[in-house]
Amino acid sequence: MISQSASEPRTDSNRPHPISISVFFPCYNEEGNVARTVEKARAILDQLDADYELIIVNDGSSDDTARIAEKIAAENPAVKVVHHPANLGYGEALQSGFKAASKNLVFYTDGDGQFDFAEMPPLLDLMQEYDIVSCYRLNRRDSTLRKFNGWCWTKLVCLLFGLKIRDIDCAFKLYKREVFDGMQLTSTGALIDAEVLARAARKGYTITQKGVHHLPRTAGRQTGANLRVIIRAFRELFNLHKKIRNEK
Ligand SMILES: Nc1nc2c(ncn2[C@@H]2O[C@H](COP(=O)(O)OP(=O)(O)O)[C@@H](O)[C@H]2O)c(=O)[nH]1
Ligand SMILES: [Mg+2]
Repeated sequence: MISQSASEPRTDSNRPHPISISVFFPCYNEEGNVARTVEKARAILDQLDADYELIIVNDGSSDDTARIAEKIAAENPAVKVVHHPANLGYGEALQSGFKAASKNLVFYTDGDGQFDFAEMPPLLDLMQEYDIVSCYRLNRRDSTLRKFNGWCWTKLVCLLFGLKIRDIDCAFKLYKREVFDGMQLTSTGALIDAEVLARAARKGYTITQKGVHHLPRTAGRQTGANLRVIIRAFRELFNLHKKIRNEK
């Protein structure tokens, strides 16, 4: 590591960056969204003058996501790509993002652009007081049935794990990196958000919540409400509940 001596004059290029953040985007068949999503984040992080990395987690997409992601990374040294050889699921995508993240803070949001990255910087101040910011959707852009299912899911998960979270699956979360140190995650599907929060809360990390806006999907297909995804989430939920109860 290069350290700066006390007598060395401080210039823009050797001034330490106040914000050190890894931002990652799980992407499954997001060829129509990934470039726009990453570019928006990059522009905002540049403005913040942050020490940052952007990580695209390509979860075995069968469309052009991999090629587009590689092109973005080739053009931007701050962008990395992690590829899964096959579609492993949302939980695996998030786990890959957590593992790849090397900065002090870790933020993730979906690669489909359904959240506005401009709402990330106001979360940073909250990290002075808390270890985690878990956002909730102010105006969830989904069908009434999906919103009702999401509400029930949040209530069930909170009941089982003793959490007080308004919107467990909201893909707009900021963590101190240390939260993941030594954390063994097992969820491969949609339960991952709940697993991280449950394990973090058990370790005594503090969580605050903030409302953010939710935007309609403008390209690609939603797969988060597939029956396969839901069944997997319930199976993992009961297994995890048993497992966590038996852990010290
Ligand atoms: N559903 C799903 N999403 C994945 C997977 N891997 C990565 N993703 C990404 O996770 C995000 C959420 O997926 P989406 O279908 O939009 O779910 P929704 O926003 O909850 O309706 C998107 O950015 C997807 O590209 C996967 O295996 N299944
Ligand atoms: Mg989505």
